[in-house]
Amino acid sequence: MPLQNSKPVGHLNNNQGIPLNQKLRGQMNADEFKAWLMQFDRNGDQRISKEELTNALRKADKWFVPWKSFRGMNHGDVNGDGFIDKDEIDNLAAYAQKRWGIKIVK
Ligand SMILES: [Ca+2]
Ligand SMILES: [Ca+2]
Repeated sequence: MPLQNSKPVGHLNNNQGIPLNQKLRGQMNADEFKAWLMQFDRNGDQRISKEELTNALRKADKWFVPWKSFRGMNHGDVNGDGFIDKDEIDNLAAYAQKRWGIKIVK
């Protein structure tokens, strides 16, 4: 199977040591999902903006990224401030589990 794994993810702050592309499609627990997502918190404000979410999805899955990002933001951003904060990640996780083919395990 032709896997394209040669691209480094160097500039990402991957200090959790969680592989990006591999993990999103399989099983992960809620903490791993948060850790995965928070790697894309570029500006370090502990919230995920639409741009950061788009970037995360682009790393995981290049198809339909704008649409998925929009939908994910809609479902995750409950208070409508344009960011997914730490409390709202659970909402995004629930949505991701339904629509992005991830299994969030306890
Ligand atoms: Ca951020
Ligand atoms: Ca919010």
